[in-house]
Amino acid sequence: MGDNVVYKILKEHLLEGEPAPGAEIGIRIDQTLTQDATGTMAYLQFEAMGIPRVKTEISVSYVDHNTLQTGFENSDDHRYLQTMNSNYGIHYSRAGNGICHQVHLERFGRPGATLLGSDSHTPTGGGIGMIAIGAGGLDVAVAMGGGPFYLTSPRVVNVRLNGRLRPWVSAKDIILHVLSILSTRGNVDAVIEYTGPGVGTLSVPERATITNMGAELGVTTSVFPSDGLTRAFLKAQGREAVWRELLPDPDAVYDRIIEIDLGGVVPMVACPHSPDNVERVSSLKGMKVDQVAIGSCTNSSYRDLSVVGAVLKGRKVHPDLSLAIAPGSRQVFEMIARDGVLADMIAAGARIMESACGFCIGAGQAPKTGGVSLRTNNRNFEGRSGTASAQVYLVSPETAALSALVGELVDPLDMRPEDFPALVQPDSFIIDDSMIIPPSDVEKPIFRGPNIGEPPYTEPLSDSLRGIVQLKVGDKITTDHIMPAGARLIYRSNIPKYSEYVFEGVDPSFSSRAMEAKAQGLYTAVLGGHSYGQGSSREHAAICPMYLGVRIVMARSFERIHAANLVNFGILPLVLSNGADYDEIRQGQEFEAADLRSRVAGGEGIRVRIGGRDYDFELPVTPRQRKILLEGGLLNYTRSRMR
Ligand code: MIC
Ligand code: SF4
Repeated sequence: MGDNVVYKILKEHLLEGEPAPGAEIGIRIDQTLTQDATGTMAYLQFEAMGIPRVKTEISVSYVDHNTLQTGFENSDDHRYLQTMNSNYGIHYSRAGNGICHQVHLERFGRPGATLLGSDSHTPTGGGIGMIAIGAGGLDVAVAMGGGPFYLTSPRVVNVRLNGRLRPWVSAKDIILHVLSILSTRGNVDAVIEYTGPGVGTLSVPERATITNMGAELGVTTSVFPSDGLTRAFLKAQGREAVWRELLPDPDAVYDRIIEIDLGGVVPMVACPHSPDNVERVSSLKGMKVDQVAIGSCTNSSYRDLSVVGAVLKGRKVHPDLSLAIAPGSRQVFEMIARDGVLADMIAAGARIMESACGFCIGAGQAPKTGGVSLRTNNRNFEGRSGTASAQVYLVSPETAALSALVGELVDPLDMRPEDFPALVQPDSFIIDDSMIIPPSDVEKPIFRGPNIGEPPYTEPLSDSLRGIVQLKVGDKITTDHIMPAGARLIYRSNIPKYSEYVFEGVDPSFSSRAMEAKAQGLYTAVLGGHSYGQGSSREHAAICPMYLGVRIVMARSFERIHAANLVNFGILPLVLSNGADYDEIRQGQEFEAADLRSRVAGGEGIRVRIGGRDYDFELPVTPRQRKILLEGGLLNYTRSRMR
């Protein structure tokens, strides 16, 4: 029985365990990436581990999230990162150099390698044939120190692509189509592997759009084979030497096969407020649009912006609509500037943004009250744009650019096929790595501004916990709900301050209630529905609740990265054994849990007395994670192992 690409790479990196679906394995990590919003905490934790230099093949620290410098906080964080990175052997990609996933694909990704990143869209790297996984910052810090990364050996879902896309339909429509089949739920511990003749019609940046947004499915990662087109892309990046062919064996087996005829894919749109709320563009065409935003790590490659520029050329943006464009990297930015595409965008009336996350994370470009915004990024969670009442729709760059001219949603298939701009993959990209600063051998002082705190301290698990169920929420609670991004991100290095905003948009008094309880020696529990913690990898959605005294989160089901982050910070992720209990448990009830240490150590479930009744929960964690929970978190666990 042959291997698929996923298991070929996993087996080459296996350090612990048996690579069979469902079992925990530990793998060697070749490369890591962080971004500034998750990176400051990851590097503070790395410092706390006391390892003098990273042990990976390469570790890169990108500044792309908090680039709006409206106060000292972000600039201070950037300077901390730059000085810390230099001392510890980490490459530093400066603000303005681009979005981590786009730049990593261009300059560092290599077929067959493993990449661990403190950002949920790290799977973008799967477009170049690597196993690229998103995780919490602390997991990344451990990997930088040479420790294994532990994951559940995945089920592999094979998406077979046949045929080729029609003109005006693009990679974004493929992944939205996949989301309409698989949804954002129930895909934990799966990896998607794309194969089939249609793969040979998609360039690396197009593949990367698909693997990027695989994050919204909740899968561990997505991967494409490495073939001649991968080689051509690497050659154009001046990196042909790192290419290797990586194809599934002819008799490779998969856990599930989904066939997609690319010729039948039509333009798709994800409607408010979930990436899997997918419709055909044709069914909504004519909808009035107030804003179009093109960019993000999903759709801002040279290919994408070239199409956008060609659509805008010689035309004007509709007067009732605002068009923002953010190139994904400085390489893309310089390419479109030199070949005239940028001039066409400016002439059309587009507002050109920095090469950064920007609008995607709610840092600028918040739509008007109740405004309809068409965006090319990957998430449209309620409020993420910065305007609570905004209606955000996710579309391809083709749909976005055409709609920007008309002021309403346009179906690209209404265009004539022969008018689709002829696209040529460049033989060579502009290569200038001068904004990626290599580490130094000379140690210099690390800059620490007043907004930078210590990584928070966690205690070993107590045998009994008493407290209050301070919050009951429904399904699909995202980490954006738990720890708001946008304007609040500036506090990411300051846990006491950022903790004031936990669940801000859901229940503004949650944080103060939890702090009051904590002052009286009581802990806090939270009850959620399905897919609790989907979305971002931000470990602050675990750290800040932990700081507020949350020790138990009960839910119908959890998303992978968030569940791991809860464990890493000593919070018990408890799954309701009986779904009907969800309806009974009420906000405000008192809880009490006893014999916790022996139950956690003994591999058992957990019993919690809530409002005078006993409820049973599963603790779906591995034996290693049980040890981490007993020690009060991964930092304690790692330090005690190092001693
Ligand atoms: C996101 O797209 O939600 C983010 C912002 O990039 C997050 C990381 C973060 O919270 O900093 C992610 O995807 O993990
Ligand atoms: Fe940045 Fe948006 Fe990509 Fe997250 S999804 S890394 S915020 S561009």
